[in-house]
Amino acid sequence: MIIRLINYIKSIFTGSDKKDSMTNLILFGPPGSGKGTQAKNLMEKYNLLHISTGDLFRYEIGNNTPLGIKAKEYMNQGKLVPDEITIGMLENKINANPDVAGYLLDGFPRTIPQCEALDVFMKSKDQTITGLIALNVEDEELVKRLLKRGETSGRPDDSNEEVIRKRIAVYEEETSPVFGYYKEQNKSHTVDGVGSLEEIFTRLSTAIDSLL
Ligand code: B4P
Repeated sequence: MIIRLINYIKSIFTGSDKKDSMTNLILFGPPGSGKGTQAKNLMEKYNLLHISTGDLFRYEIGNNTPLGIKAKEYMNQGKLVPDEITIGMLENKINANPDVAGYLLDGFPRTIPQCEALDVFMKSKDQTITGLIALNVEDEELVKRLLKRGETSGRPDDSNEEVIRKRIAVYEEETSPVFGYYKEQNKSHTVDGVGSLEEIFTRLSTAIDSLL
């Protein structure tokens, strides 16, 4: 009782109570698994700031910034953008938006060094990752979805099957270990990513509710 009272008084001065209660989620899965699609509804339901590193890169590319010019080289080949560029960009976005209920990270972290950098960054802000939810979808379905999106999106990385398969291979080799990283902390969960958008949204919401 006394300890709780002391913590409460401390929180009034440090603001740490608000930070501890933030919900910071990682939406995870291979390219085309539905992360970006589902994130738009999840951010509204849980009142979170949606941060998609893919969208941030596409914004930089659209504005022809030095960061965008660099990122484009990698993205158009289906490769990951180097960690130092990606981590700095993510940190800038979080630092620019401190007054939110939490973050919905979509497409980040994608490598173990990104996980480690995120841990250090979260700690510096007195925050933690609440959980990671992975969307599970078979490779052939991913290829089909991305080629279909490529017909209208104008994204060069979606219109070439070879590049799409390269992205899936990069996911297997470099990104899938991220699931294990958070599993060791008992934070990783999997959801079936095949079905209607509504069905998948319900599955994701159930998984997120169990974390809160
Ligand atoms: P992203 O922008 O993250 O793109 P993505 O993996 O293709 O997923 P996205 O979220 O956009 O698509 P979704 O599955 O929702 O990354 C692009 C590139 O940026 C990477 O290859 C890399 O080069 C770079 N990058 C990004 N983050 C990085 C990082 N952290 N480190 C290094 N490099 C990084 O949707 C796909 C399609 O499926 C859509 O057309 C959608 O309509 C459809 N779909 C969704 N759900 C469906 C369902 N249930 N049924 C049928 N279709 C569905």
